[in-house]
Parts: sequence; C-alpha cells; structure tokens
Amino acid sequence: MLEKFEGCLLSLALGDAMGSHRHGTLLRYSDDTAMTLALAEALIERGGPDPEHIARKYLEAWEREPWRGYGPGPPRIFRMIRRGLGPLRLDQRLYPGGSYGNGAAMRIAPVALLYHDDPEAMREAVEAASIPTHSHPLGIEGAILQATAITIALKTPQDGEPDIGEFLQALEEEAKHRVYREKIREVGRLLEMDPPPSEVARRLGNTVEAFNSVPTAIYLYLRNQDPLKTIQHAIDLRGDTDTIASMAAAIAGAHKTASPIPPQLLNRLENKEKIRQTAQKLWKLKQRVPPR
Ligand code: RVK
Ligand code: MG
Repeated sequence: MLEKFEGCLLSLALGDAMGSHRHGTLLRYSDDTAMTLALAEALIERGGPDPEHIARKYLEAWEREPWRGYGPGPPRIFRMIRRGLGPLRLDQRLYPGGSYGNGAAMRIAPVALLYHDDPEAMREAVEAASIPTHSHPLGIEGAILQATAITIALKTPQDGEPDIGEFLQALEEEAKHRVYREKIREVGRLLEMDPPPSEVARRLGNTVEAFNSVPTAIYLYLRNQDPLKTIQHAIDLRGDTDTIASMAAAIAGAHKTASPIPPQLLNRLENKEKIRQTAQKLWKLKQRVPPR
C-alpha cells in the first residue's frame, strides 16, 4: 500500500509536469501538484481535514510560488483572503454558485489516500478540501469522483486488472448530477470502441470544467492503466493536458505504483523526493486513522 501511495502522488506530479509542456531536463510541475502537496501538508499537520487550515495552506503555497500556473479564480480568492475575507466559499463571489473548474478534483489525491476505506469520511474530507476555492456542487462532485476512482485503483491488485463494469457502477453510485452519470456511461461506451483522441475529447471533453475533464481522466486510466501510457494518451487529447494527465496518472499510479515508470524519466521530476516523502507521511498518518 505504501508503494501505491507513492505511485499515486509521483504519477500525479509526472502527469502534471509532462502535460504542462515546459521543456527542459527538469520536469517542472504546476499548480495541480503544488496544491496537492499543500493539501497533504494540511491533513498531516492537523491529522485530518480542517477547511480553514486547508485554505491557509493553499494561500501560503500560492504566496511562495505564484508562478506555478494557477487557474483564473484561485489567485483572486487568495487576494481576498489576504484582505481578511472568507476564507471559505469566496469562489461564489467570482462565479454563479461557485467554481466548477477542475481545481478541486486535480488536488484531491491525498484525501483519497487517507480515507480510501471510509467513504463517508472521504466525502466529508473532499468537501473540506474543495470549499476554499471550489464550492459549486459540480466542482465538489468532480473531486468526489476523482477520489473514488483513486480508492478503487488502490484496492485493485498491482498485477491485476480493474473490473470495468464494477468500476463504472461504483462511480455512477457516487454521481448525483446527470451530467456526470451520462459521462460515466459514455466512458463505458467508448471503452468498447477504439476512438481516436479527437473523438474522446469531443464526447467526454478536454477543458477546465470538472465535468469536462474528470470523466475524461477516468476513461484514460481505464483505457491504458499503465501510468506513462495514460499520460501520453492524455497529452494526445490536447486541451487542459496538465490537469487531465495528472488526474488520470494519479489513478494509474494508485493501481500500478510508480514501478512501471522508467527511472531515468522519474528522476527528472522536480522535487521527486519531497513528493515521495509526502506519500510516506500520509501512509504513516493512515496507520493512526482507523476506519470508523
Ligand atoms: C491553467 C461559469 C465557470 C464556473 C461557473 C470556468 C489551471 C471559468 C489548473 C473559470 C486547471 C474556469 C485549470 C476555471 C482550472 C468555473 N460558471 N464558468 N460557475 N465555474 N467556470 O478559475 O482552479 O491551469 O471559465 O476556479 O478550477 O491547472 O475560469 O480555476 O487545469 O472554469 O486552470 O475555474 O483551475 P477556476 P481552477
Ligand atoms: Mg496546472
């Protein structure tokens, strides 16, 4: 399980970095990984989800590294928090009903790792991790589906295959909104065909809205399973490549660990050891958090 925790976060960061198309020897990651690490630290420091503490950790991560490539909303929210507002649900001042961008889903992996055997606690923690910047029900539901996919991948034996029917059924049970239920069914139909990347993008989406990227990431994982193949396929889809590659790879890494990734590639990942240590700390914390 420790290797699966490490595989999830390392693949997440590698997908983010490769999908960001920042060329150079160093594979530099973006806001997806920066916020994932901030969320992990918040959970580790408090031993669980405290939404106001999580909001402060996001703010601090942005203040340290504002150049990571954040979406349009979060930096505006962080400036409002600095002015003394919030710190929760300030996205509702920017977008009607809050943000349904994929920003809540892209960073949710630490919650999935910590609560993979407790769906109720996981849903609560997903909400706590989302509402500092993404309080729209469709934004939160995207994060719940991404977290659920990671939990199933964690339970799938490393050398085994996921049962596609069961996998999609478990996701459909979590999906309350029609847009997600329909996209999950579309994932099932597309897996029975061999569609080119352009058709996958057209039918599932490849843009920054959670409902146009989380089901796409789940499809890419189920199609490829291997973390690196998943990332390459995500890049072929174009659009929001860093976040879709990152979310898909987080699921693939939770299933397969990071062991199938060539070491010469993984060694180029920025802050690889810090990411690995974060996974180890979450795993240690997990030993102390018994299922309810
Ligand atoms: C550059 C209408 C809405 C909406 C609502 C749209 C970074 C807006 C990350 C908004 C991610 C966009 C990516 C992104 C997203 C959201 N009505 N439109 N209620 N809610 N939108 O600003 O953190 O890459 O067009 O919250 O989710 O790596 O600008 O950003 O790939 O979705 O940007 O929502 O990041 P934001 P984010
Ligand atoms: Mg990004």
